[in-house]
Amino acid sequence: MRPVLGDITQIQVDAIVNAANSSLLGGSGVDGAIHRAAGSELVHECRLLGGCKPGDAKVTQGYKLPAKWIIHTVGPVWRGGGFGEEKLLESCYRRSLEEAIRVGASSVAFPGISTGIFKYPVEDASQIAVSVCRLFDDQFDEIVFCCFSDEAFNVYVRILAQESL
Ligand code: AR6
Repeated sequence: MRPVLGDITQIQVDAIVNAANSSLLGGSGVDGAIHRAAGSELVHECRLLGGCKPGDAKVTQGYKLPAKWIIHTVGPVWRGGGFGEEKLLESCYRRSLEEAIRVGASSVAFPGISTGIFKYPVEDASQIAVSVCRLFDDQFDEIVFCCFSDEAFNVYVRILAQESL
């Protein structure tokens, strides 16, 4: 497991994870960037999936992306922490990795699911990401945490350093 700083649409891995909404028909943030970079064929395949519940994940092809697959997951909207947000975010990471295994992906990159428009606190979300991914780490060649800010990158560096003590 390692953090990288940059745009998830450019990463050379088997599967990237999209922080989508339950329609799976696109949005802003990383979802918008992925749809723009993958091209319009992506939304056609997404229309056939019938949406996705928060905490679940569904796979499409990667189209114009370097990644072969896109795993679309729907994170929780942060509402203060008392509305099952933690369990839902854990489920996003777990279900995404289960889907990656199912399609045969051996390298996966995650964005900070729910930490943008959905306002999940970055520190807590990153702890959850690392703790779930640790359970699956031996089943992958590589799990990457793709960070879009220095702040998010530094949080992962610190959490992963603590983990390895
Ligand atoms: N590469 C990597 N990370 C990115 C990129 C990128 N190109 N662009 C943004 N991020 P968000 P959410 C980071 O808001 O909070 C959409 O409209 C961003 O800095 O994309 O799960 C969906 O359709 C943040 O750390 O996703 C939903 O409606 C992280 O990705 C809603 O937003 C997630 O931010 C989902 O909100």
